[in-house]
Amino acid sequence: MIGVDTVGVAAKLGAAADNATAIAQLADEVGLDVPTAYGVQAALVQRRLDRGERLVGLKMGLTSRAKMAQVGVDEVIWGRLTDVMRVPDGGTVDPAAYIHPRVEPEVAFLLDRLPEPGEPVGDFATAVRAVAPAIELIDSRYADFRFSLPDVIADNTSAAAFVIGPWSPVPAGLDNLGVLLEVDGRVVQVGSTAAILGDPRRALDEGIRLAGRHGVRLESGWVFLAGAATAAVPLRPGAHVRAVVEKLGTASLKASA
Ligand code: 0L1
Ligand code: MG
Repeated sequence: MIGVDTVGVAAKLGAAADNATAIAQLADEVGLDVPTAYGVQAALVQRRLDRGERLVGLKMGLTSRAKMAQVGVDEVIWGRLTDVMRVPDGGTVDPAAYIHPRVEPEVAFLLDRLPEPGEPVGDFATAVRAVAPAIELIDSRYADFRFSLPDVIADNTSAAAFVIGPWSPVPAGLDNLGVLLEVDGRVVQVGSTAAILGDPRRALDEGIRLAGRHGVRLESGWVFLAGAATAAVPLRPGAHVRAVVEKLGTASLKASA
């Protein structure tokens, strides 16, 4: 879209994240459509790269009906991950560094040999070196966690932090593994990997296709967050969070009090 100051819009979103202060939705006001919103996202992540962060992967967003219903948006979207967003497994985050953080259980892939852009993944076991349980911490920079599709894309799909549990070789089936999200030892969400586009392996095809439209090619060694298997829950100070994925194990994080 002609005339949108993508760098200026990214600066507003970047300041909201840096200051942990919500802003009003901006897509209507500045006239953002989906392609332009991905341009804002690129500029927003470029601000991080300019201050020394490294791009380490991609994430898919809104890959389940539960997530789409939770935020009132009905398209799969993708965002970018940097090294600074990664929290060690079992590590601690400070909820006060975020606006209204939420956590969700995910499945992560460690990428290996990927097809040419436009080609389907084909042999998943060649494209993916390992699989792990994961937690994504999302934090919309918009007030009340409310946004339109271009808003959330511009905001790097609410990406804020992520935890990857132990990597395992790719198991025979990934399409119907039980998933739990626990907070302080209590199960707060129950789901299945089937909720992730029917099979999380499909998320990789979608990621390659959708990112490819914007000239982004996934790289060997990158992390790929396939999407959440349940709705996200608020991260409260002092909480201990665990995501459990059948056959893959657990990933965990703590929120400081
Ligand atoms: O990872 C996700 O599914 C989040 C996508 C953006 C919507 C949200 O903030 O919940
Ligand atoms: Mg997610």
